[in-house]
Amino acid sequence: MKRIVLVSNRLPITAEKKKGQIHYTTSVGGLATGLDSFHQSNKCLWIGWPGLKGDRIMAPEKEKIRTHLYQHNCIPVFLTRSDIEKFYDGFSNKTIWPLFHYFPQHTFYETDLWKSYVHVNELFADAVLEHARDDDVIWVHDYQLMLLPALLREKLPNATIGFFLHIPFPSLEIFRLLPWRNELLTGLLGADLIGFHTYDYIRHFLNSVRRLLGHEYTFSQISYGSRLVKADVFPMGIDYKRFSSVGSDPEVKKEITSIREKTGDRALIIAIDRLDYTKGILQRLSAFDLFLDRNPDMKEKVTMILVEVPSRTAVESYRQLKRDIDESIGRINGKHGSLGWAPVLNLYRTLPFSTLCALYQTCDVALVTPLRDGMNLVAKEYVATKKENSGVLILSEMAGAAREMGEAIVVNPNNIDEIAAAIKEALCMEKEEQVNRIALMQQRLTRYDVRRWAHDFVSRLEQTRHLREKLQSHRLSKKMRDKLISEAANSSKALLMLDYDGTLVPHSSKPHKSIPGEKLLQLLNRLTDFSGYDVAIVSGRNKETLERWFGKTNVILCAEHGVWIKKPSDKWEILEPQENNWKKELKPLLELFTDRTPGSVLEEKDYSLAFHFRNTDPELAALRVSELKDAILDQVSNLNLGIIEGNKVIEIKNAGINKGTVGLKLLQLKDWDFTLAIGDDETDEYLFSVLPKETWSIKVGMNPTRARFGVESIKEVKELLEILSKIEQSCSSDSKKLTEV
Ligand code: GDG
Repeated sequence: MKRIVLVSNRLPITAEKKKGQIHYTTSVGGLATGLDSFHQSNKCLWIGWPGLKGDRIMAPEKEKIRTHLYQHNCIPVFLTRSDIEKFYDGFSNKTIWPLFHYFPQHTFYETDLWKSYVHVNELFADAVLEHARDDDVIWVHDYQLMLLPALLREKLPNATIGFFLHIPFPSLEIFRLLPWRNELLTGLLGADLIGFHTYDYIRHFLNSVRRLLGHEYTFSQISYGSRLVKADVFPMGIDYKRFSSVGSDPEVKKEITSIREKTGDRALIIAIDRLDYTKGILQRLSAFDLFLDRNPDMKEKVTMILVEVPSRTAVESYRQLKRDIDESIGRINGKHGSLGWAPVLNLYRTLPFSTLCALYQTCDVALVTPLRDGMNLVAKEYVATKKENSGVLILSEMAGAAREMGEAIVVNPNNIDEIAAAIKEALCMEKEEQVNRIALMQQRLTRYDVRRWAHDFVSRLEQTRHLREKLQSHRLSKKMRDKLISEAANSSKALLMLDYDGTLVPHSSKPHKSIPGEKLLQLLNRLTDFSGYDVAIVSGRNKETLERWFGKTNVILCAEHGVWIKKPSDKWEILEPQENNWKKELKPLLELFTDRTPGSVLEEKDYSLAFHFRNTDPELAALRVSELKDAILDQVSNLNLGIIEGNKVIEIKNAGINKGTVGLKLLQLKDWDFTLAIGDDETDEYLFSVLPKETWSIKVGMNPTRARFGVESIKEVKELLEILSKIEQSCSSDSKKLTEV
């Protein structure tokens, strides 16, 4: 197995300076546990912030910390006070956190914070690059480091890079509010594998990639330059054994006794969160208030233990929330409480693990009602500790965990009525039903625990390396390119068949503006006149456009995917006699589709009708294409028509006419000793498929193809053609020589 380099904002070991001395505490968080087997095998390096504010730490101290952490396979990234303020409290927690949790009202859009986010991501990149090698498996964690995958990819093109997002990925309508949305997406796309807790988050992410960056995807796989980027679901689990075995821990037993002494035989509801506005704490309190209003008989019989773990106290919205929660608890306790009974017991602190587990064990109900939550591990931990298997989980449908914990009472966290009713249902639920529900959830949690989660991610990440290697093997290598050039140089009758849009110029949202520039025309002229190749432009464009753009060159023009052909200074010829009465029949239907589809255009050519949807909402376009195919299916077979799917266009034309038919015609023109075909979309596949095996054929874009080789971009095509255009045709015209023009 390859070495794993983990990168997260915080290291699993925290360094703290007290009275001039550095102290270390080890975190037993989920992530550290999940990765412990990699870590213990010494095959793992962990890079992150050790929790110290760098300004106060002198260079020799930093060295000491570095040495200490290195013994635990950890590498520190030191942050300054200003980094923490602007990157951590700032862009991470005042911009990404609220926005990704659907709180645009708490979101700050400040350039200063963004710059700091970029700077700290670069600091992390430097630290990783100092230690990582090209053959490492690098796993980056969470929203603080979303730019890191691309920063690393730039310097380590062959590294295997994974990213896991622990928080939700919001819907496009929310995500697009962010001024730096494209930068974040591009940052993530540096990874080979991007993991999310739920499929909803993947859908949102892919949708954003498609709409904002224009990259298509199939089966959660994005074709991105020369690479494929995969998005997949990995619902994070917990350290199941650790929680399920706490019952026998004497410390926990002691805590349970102490809780029971204080609460008697009252029913107990546990609610525990980091104090955060995403957690729905105020709504939960209102629901408990309503429950007590509606069920006066429950007074003095039930207590809610509300644990708030202090968090991000430097951020004002968190401080305000604390004040609001205190006020709400005061009101409820004042309204319903009595001497000796407070309906809400409030603890504002971090609890020791044993107390946390004792509470999970003792409480009859867990009320986990975040307004948004990537996963929520508290829900899973509560279920795992239930030894006698009784207990009821009330869980928000907005938590990722709800996807796997259908046996909980699932509620809408904004629906106070529903939560109040759920509390009643939970307190009245038969023991047998409680046991059944908990047992089913436990079975699932045991299977996919945090270690399995981590191993699953890493092994899927390693699989992407094989996929990349496969793609690379199809790439036109330097060696093969040299061979192609040498064969071209030694040829006397060479044919180049070039597609136009997507091969010589980029696809454009305004196709009529994709006019060939002076440089491209000069290149084509050199290829034909200086180097003596026969060059054919094989395009779906109509003959008028090709004539206008290339009429003055010595290029062979093939229009409408091979309906028409024109040799230099000759007339247009039709390849085969064509029927086009069918257009009258189908045109009204296509016009209706175009009218109902904003952004689409109907193009009428001599022998075809093309429905273009480059500027249409991609989902609507997909729907329309399938409707259109259904609507014309009968006519297509009756009239002997065919449907050709191109890049954001479908074209209806006479069956049997495609770039393959014109390709065969071109091949028969002379006794060629060198042929090369280059194209980028589905319509070019017809051409690739009729070419003899030894013919050079190149696909632009690294998608599956019938072409022998792939190149990444139009730029590479141009570079190749430039070289070919420097090979001078000799006077005898039966060989060429490479010269500088
Ligand atoms: C992010 C996402 C996602 C809490 N209070 C105490 C305490 N805890 C422990 C719990 C649990 C953890 O903290 C909280 O985990 P969550 O999942 O609820 O939330 P975040 O930390 O915000 O984590 C979240 C998670 O990443 C994993 O991907 O689930 O959605 O926001 O493990 O046990 N532990 C102790 N005392 C406490 O008072 N000892």
